[in-house]
Amino acid sequence: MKVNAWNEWDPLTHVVVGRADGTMVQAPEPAVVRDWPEYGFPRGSYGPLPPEMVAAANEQLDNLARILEGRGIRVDRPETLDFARAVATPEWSQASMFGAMPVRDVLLTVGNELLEATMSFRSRWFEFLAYRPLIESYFREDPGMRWEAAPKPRLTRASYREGFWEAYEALSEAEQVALVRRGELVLSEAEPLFDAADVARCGKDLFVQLSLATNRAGGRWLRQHFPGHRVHLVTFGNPHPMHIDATWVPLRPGLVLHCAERPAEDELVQYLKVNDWEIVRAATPQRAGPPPLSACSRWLSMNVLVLDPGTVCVEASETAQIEQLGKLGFEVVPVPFWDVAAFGGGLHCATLDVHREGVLEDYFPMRYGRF
Ligand code: DAV
Repeated sequence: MKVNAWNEWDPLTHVVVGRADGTMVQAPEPAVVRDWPEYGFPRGSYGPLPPEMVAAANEQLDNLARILEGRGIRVDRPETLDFARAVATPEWSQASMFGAMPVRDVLLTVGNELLEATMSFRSRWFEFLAYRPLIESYFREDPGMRWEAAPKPRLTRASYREGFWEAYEALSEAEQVALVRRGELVLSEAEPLFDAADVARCGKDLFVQLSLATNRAGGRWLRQHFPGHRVHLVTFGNPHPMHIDATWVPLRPGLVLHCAERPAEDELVQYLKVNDWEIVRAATPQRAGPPPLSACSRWLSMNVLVLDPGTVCVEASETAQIEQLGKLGFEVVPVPFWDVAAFGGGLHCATLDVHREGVLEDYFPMRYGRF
């Protein structure tokens, strides 16, 4: 057993798959607004996702685990906590936690290092505890593993822009995107904050999206933490940026899948170009919108899990995405996964690569602009 993963595509041999049990529509907090009156959760209310949804999601998660095991990949599953519990630090209290489905949000593997992200929601402050039994066992089994945790954030009022959501919701989409480009969203710069799922790994290059969960200070912390890497802070034309993995998805050396509704910065596009990388616009999703009670978008269609540079798991009903990846030369493994969406995402969100074969490589030898 060894912790090792430098990118999103090398042959996967060991993975964590999340669990749906106990997932909450989290109690109100400064970081996020939940407002789903049509599904029983109007603004300000909170509570567990319905048991029949939990059962359906767990079935699909278990099925994913079986598919991966069938291909010889070791699969581990987290513990779950009583996420309905109120939690507190000396500086705040929060009426509920969230869940342990999207492993990708919380943990980042870079080489032999497993890094616990800061997170930026109070409801997710303690989420690392669901993964600690696994992380502790990896630490016992692998003498070479680097186990790291980013500074636990304070998440006081000072970590959030006062009155952000009311002001933001009153803006036009163009005005919202202007703030996204400037990195001036709900998080202040009082302390480093990031979710691990805002990082896309391409060997020596780590692309970090500034988002509703990741601030500049978080990006700067990552840059200083990984001095052997080029850590690029990037933005996309998405008014609700939350994790890079339904927007900018590296599939293999020289190929990234991009959500064209969320334009990349020109400098980033040029950086890929001068390094002979191809940017492919992801196929249009099958659905017009996200599923009920999901904070994600329909672009979960491109939230794929690469098993090796020639094989990729794709949500089974996303036929256009399946066809596109087939044409790009991949063997596609269709995996039914839409019932998981409400629990925090798609196939990439739900997984964490503990081990991929392969070593650190530089896939971007040429510089361009700030890159
Ligand atoms: O852009 O729809 C997907 C990723 C959530 N972990 C989106 C967010």
